[in-house]
Amino acid sequence: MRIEQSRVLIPAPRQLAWQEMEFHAFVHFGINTFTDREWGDGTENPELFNPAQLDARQWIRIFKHAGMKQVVLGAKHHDGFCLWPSKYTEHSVKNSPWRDGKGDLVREVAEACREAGLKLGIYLSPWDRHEPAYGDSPRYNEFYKHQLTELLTNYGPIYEVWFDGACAEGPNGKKQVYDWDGYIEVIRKLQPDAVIFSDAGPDVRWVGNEHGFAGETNWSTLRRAEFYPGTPDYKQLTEGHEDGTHWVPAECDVSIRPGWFYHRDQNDKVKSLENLVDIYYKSVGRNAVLLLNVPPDRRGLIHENDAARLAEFRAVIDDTFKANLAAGAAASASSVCEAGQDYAAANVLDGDRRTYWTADNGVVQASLTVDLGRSRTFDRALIQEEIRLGQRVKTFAIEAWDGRDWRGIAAGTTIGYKRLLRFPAVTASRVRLLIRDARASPAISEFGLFQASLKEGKLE
Ligand code: FUL
Ligand code: CA
Repeated sequence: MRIEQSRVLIPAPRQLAWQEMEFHAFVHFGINTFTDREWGDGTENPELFNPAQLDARQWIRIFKHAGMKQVVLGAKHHDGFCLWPSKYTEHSVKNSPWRDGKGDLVREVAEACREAGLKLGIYLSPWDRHEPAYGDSPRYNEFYKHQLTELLTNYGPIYEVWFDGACAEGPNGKKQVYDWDGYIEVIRKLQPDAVIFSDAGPDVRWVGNEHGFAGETNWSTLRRAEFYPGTPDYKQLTEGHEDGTHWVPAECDVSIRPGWFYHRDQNDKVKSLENLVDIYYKSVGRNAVLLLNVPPDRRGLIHENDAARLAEFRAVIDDTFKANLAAGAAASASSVCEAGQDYAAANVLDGDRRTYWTADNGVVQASLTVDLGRSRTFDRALIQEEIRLGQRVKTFAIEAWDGRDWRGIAAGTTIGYKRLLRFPAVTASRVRLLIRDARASPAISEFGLFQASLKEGKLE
């Protein structure tokens, strides 16, 4: 007997590695930082770019401390100004006073990431309001591929390439037609381990909003063909498709401030701790990756307010999830697959993502009971599916034994890589997870019960 898998899609190794990192940093920094704008028009003088105290190690230290595992650096935004000395344009750091025109910010960030053990991703805006070839489609596509090639050749391994969908007319009055297939070919050839983000993939999809919220129902699968051509339907990006044809998990991009770029008048508008914690539960806790934008300031440093907020956020998440109250409990299940390796219920409590419980082939309704041995109080739960076997669960509930009956404490639809649930505090000695429906026999790798840090703030 084999685990039934015929009806489910599975992630590619690069997608799995990307999802397991969970929390990533996004960096918007460039000419806009110095003009106080969100979208530059490409006519800015490169001499404005002068972050005199720039220290990429400071950024990376702060990101690492916050628990981020990858940095997606905006190497060129819509204004066309390049943070590396591209051979293909004069509109870059090489014509700025920063490091006397000899600087290369992509290199400094790449080196700081390597030293700290963080991975690097690249955002290269296809929309370029400076480049004269923009709008002359074949010519600009060549230019863009040259820039991609520079970034994917000269800075070591790159793990994500982020395509912004923005598109417009060039100086010739014609709308640029991007050669997506050609761009993708360049990436696959030069950096085969990089996931490619764009609205509907190929590897990672946009979550359909910039609030940092994935759907409560969030399938990592998508009927991709329905998105081309045409405008993507945001709700479908938020929730995915249960019967998707491709594995395209969701990424939640959101900024820690109102803008993507740094503006001094937003120093007191850094998102509150409660808001960030809420975003975490609604992104990482809903089977998505959180890509949190933290824009460096004009000095070239992460501002003190952002750094302090990130540290507070990490402390709260660590405090909440430090001890799984179900660890070491006794687990049993209504059905266990007897074939091959060990699929026992106890595998969900061993703290190891690579071991899992699975019900017998074809069994799509099953329960897993955890006997805590004594009364415990908790208000958070964690469930993880073994997504190497695909995303299977369609609906589930968690119940607690109150001495007389099983009482529902939380319920949901999809689980995926990670599902976190918040509910009012419950005291119980036995808890069970009911899988009510699934696309194939459920494969659950981890289950946890936690007590929220007091600093999380009140649950709305
Ligand atoms: C959008 C851009 O227009 C914003 O400036 C920002 O870069 C955001 C992440 O994507 O499409
Ligand atoms: Ca496990």
